[in-house]
This record gives sequence, C-alpha cells and structure tokens, in this order.
Amino acid sequence: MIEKVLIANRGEIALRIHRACHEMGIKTVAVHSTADEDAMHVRLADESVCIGPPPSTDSYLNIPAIISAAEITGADAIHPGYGFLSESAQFAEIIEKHNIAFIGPTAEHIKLMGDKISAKEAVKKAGIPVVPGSDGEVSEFNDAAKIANGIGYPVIVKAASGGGGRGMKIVHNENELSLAISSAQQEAAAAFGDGTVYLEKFLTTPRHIEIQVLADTHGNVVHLGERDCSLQRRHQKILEESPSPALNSAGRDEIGEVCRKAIQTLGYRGAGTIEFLYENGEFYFIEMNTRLQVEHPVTEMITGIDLVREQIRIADGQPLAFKQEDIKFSGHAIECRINAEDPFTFMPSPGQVKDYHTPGGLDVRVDSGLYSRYKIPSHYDSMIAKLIVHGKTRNECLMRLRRSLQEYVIDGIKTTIPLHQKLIREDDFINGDYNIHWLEKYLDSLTAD
Ligand code: MV4
Repeated sequence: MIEKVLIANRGEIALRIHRACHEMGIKTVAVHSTADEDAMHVRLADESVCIGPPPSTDSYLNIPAIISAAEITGADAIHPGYGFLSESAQFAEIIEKHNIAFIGPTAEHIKLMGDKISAKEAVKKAGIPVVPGSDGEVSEFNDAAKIANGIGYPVIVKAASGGGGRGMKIVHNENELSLAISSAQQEAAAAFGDGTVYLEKFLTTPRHIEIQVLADTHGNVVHLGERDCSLQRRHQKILEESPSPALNSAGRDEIGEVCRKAIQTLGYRGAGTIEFLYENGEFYFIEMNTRLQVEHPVTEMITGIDLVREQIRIADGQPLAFKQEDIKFSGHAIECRINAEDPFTFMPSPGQVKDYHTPGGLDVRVDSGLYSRYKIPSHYDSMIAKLIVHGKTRNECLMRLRRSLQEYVIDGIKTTIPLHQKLIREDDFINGDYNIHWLEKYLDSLTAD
C-alpha cells in the first residue's frame, strides 16, 4: 500500500499531485530548492526537504538528493510530475532499486519511447499508423535520396534522441538533402550526445492531436480520447482543447481503439500520451510521452476521471476501476496556459505578484501555486497557472472562458492572459479552423501592423 508519496517537482503540478494524494489519504513529501522555500507546494505538503540551490541541475534534477529525501522521510513512492526527471529511465531505475515505487512506466518503456526511432518502430509493429519515412537511421546520402524520392519532397530530418521540436531540418529538394543530414547529425551529436537521424515525409499543414491512455499492471488498457494541441509557439503549447474541433466521435473511437490495442500489445504501464499529426483525415504517429502532461486537465474535465489518482492506483498494483465502455465523453474543455511573460513578445516577466484573484463558478478550474505577494523565481519555467474551463458545448465553454479570463487578476507582473483574451475572440479560433502554424502566423500579423 502506498502511504507516503514524494513529489519530485514544483509549481502547479506539485500541487496537483498533492491534491490527489490527500484525497486518497496518502501523506506527501515536498522537495524544493532554496529558491522555493516560500512556494505553495512546500506549504501544502505534510513534510518538506530542501534538496539544493536554485539551478534545477543542482536540485530538481539532483537524483541522489531526491532519493535521500525519500529515504529520510520514508516515502514509499515517487511521482515525477512532468519535465525535470519525469522521462529519465535512469531515475525510474534507481528509484525501483531502492524499493520505492516509481509512479510512471517501467524504465524500459521510458527508454523505448525516448528514442524516436525505436518508438516509431515499436508502435508501428503494434498497429499504430506512422509518418512515411526511413525504416530507422539514415546515414548514407544515396540511401536518403532514394527514400526521399520514394516518399516525395518536402521531407524532414529528425534526431532520434530529439523530440519536442529540437534537431529538425526541413528539406525541399535533393540539393538540400546532403547538408541537412550532416548538419542535423552534428547538431544532434552536440545537443544529445547521439548523432542518429531519420527521415520522414514533411506534413505541411497538420493539426497536433494526442490520445491519452491509461494501462494497469493486469493488462487492462483504456483510452481517454484526444486533446488538440495545435496552438503552439516555438514548440510551447499555449492553449489545448478536447474534443478536437477536427474530430467526430466515430473518428475518436477509431484512433482511440487503435491506441488502446497497441498499448496493450506493448505491455505498457501507467499514463501515456500518443502524439499524432492529423492531416486530411489521417493520423500519423510522431512521438509517445511516457508521463502525465501539462494539459491532462482537459481530459479530466470531459471524462470526470482523476488521472493522477489512477496513476497512483496503477503504481500500487490495483486494476483500473473502469472499462472502456464506462468512459463517457461529456461536453468540451479548454485549457489556457498562463505564463509570467509579456503576452505578445513572450519576454519572461518574473517578480512579485501583488493583487491576486482567481475566477470561479461552475466548471471553472485553476491549477496554480500562485498567491498574493508570492515572488516568482526566475530560475524555472515561466508557466505560473492553468485556467481550465468546461462547458456542455464548445460555445458554452468559450462563453465561460471569456468571462473567466476577465475575472482573473494577477497584478505586479506581465502574464499571457491578454493574449488568450484576444486569441479566443478570433474567427478562426471560434470556428476551430487552425493548424500547428496558425498561432505563429497570427502573432506575426499582430506585430506587422
Ligand atoms: C513533423 C512535422 C511535419 N511533418 N513531422 C515538431 C515537434 C515534434 N514533436 C515533431 N514536430 C513536427 N514534426 C513531420 N513528418 C511538423 C512538426 C511541427 C510541429 C508538430 C506539432 C506541434 C507543433 C509543431 C510545430 C512545428 C513543426
């Protein structure tokens, strides 16, 4: 039985995990850097341990310090949240060697999905549609040219150890191919210590749609529908929604069932997200995330399922409490990520919060560690809050979101709230008519005049 969970994270996600634990009667241990002594996640937890100085490499990424904190406090499980050590196979392995439960998948599955080539090969074998491209690594120009001719230009060169948009090169014709491969290889070797690259057909105007799955240790797997995460800037998501405006319930059931079966075949455990590009009615796998994601609340709002509670139950060896047919998708949910940044230049704006007032009312959720007079440290990610709103229809959700964004007061710093207020009034957004390039074009158009 899991009785005490160490939360190896900070900010809103640390609070989110704490809340699930306390509802389950589980004690929590917060870890924190010296910059986070006054953070809400430290105040809420039953116990807290300082694990190092402000830079995350010395604190939130410091595996020995975190393991020591778990041993000292007698925690029987560790939840990594997202970011930081959440996709470190080494962290998962060390935790389990210390007889502590890792609230996440096995180290083997983290490793498998961390390498984009082995991930693609594994999910393809398990029946998931992938982007046409090379079968594995490309190194020889002649092989690459043959593959590119076969699939047709444009193609994209990606780093096997990349992901999240790092180390990619778009190639429009054969003349550009050789240089793209060698520079991608060099950049990947420098950035990830692995110069392996592969080739894919470049999809020009896709949406980014991802499927949430949950798998227990008894072979039961469910999918929890999709999230549309197409609205992003420089690979940072800004707003996410579910259902996707591009999908109907038959389309959802179809791709969801493909994912459910594949995850079962792979023997995966825990929460996971299968990321697709979606273009002309077709899904193309790109990556799998082996962790809880920032945008998980939109799925919780339309399914009523507490994803963190399920993660903990799975780590505790319990079977899923529901079957696929028990899962009902209800209404529409949208999440706005609120960053301590200038809303239009995205320059970071850390500092002290003055007046603070959160929106409320029916179907309005705020996940945040903010409070009045809190000093936002400059050492970490600029996301300071998530506003998640639900409605019976997309239109009702939008009405409620407009109202909630108006109510939200975060004085003393710049935030991305004004961007959201403007964005959700755009016709293309209201019509659900957007793809992965829409937001950057929109932002360009704002600064052009
Ligand atoms: C692509 C693509 C087009 N075609 N792959 C960017 C992040 C990484 N997860 C994969 N990415 C892309 N892969 C093929 N074959 C376009 C992108 C991409 C993108 C994907 C999702 C969300 C936003 C994006 C923004 C630019 C490019």
